[in-house]
Amino acid sequence: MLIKRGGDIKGGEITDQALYLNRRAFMAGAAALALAPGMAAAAPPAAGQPLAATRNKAFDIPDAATKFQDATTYNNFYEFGVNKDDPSSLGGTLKPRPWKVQVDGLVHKPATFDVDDVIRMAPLEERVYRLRCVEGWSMVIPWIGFPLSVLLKRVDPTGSAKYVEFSTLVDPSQFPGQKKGLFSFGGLDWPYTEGLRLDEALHPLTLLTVGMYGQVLPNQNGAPIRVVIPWKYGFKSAKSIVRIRLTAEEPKTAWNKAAPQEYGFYSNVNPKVDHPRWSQATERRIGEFRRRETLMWNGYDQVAGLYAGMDLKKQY
Ligand SMILES: Nc1nc2c(c(=O)[nH]1)N[C@H]1C(S)=C(S)[C@@H](COP(=O)(O)O)O[C@H]1N2
Ligand SMILES: [Mo]
Repeated sequence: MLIKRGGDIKGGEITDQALYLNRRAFMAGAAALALAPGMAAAAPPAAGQPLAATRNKAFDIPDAATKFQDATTYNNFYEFGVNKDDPSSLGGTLKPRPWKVQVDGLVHKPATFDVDDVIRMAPLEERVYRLRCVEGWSMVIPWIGFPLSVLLKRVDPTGSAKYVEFSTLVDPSQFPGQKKGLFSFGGLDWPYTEGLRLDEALHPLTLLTVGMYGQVLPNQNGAPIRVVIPWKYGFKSAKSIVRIRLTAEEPKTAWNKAAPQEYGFYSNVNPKVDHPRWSQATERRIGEFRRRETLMWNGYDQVAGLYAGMDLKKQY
């Protein structure tokens, strides 16, 4: 089947990125041909377009980057389904342009931005971050974006703003996993929401992300705009964001609502606090077989001060 991409590529014959991208372009073309006349104009820019950014070496790590092919075919994005290859094989229904991001709540200057205006707010940086999934695997990804603090300062949070809530788009016509009854996994409420304390959101590591591997963000990785918070388990890094809301109270999060005893608000990577159903002491880097020790804060010690005085077993 033409559209089912993830499965056949995982076979391993196609390892060259250029070949992979050509194939994607071919398939995007084939999909456009299938549209009714007139609809093609509304088609989003093809994923895989180059996106220029300056490498910020201050965040370089000794770890080798995960293969692009792995980072784009082994994904968690429940809006597309529960399987790791659902986001890459079904991701074509998401239309990442035009796209608006509403930024509101406890701010002096609430605004709704076009995503292309957000992208122009600050110079784009490339930062290589580790991403540790709560499931026990990890990747190393060269993201493209700029600190979320740039956007938050633009809307000027009021003195009572203490938290930031992120919400993903709700549209079952673009996200098959949001269609009722299609998947047996009924645990998550849409929209997918996540949250940070304001000081976490303003931390220079917190990246508003629009690309990866020198390209526009692929749909399966959260196009057109997501956050990446590298010292927290991957699920905190919400994808395909349409709303950022500043609040006084700790926002509810999708995973916390689904399983409060398993997924707390903080969800800092911590090898000493096990998930109730498995250890978090080690992880498998995608593309490797051995297990590595998981590092406190995923290796980002510079955030330790944010949690001084907190009991990290209770506030997991
Ligand atoms: N909207 C939304 N964002 C999401 C998810 C999701 O299911 N929906 N999954 C999270 C999880 S569990 C992980 S590990 C990361 C994976 O990001 P990646 O696929 O770009 O590596 O996205 C996070 N963001
Ligand atoms: Mo995850």
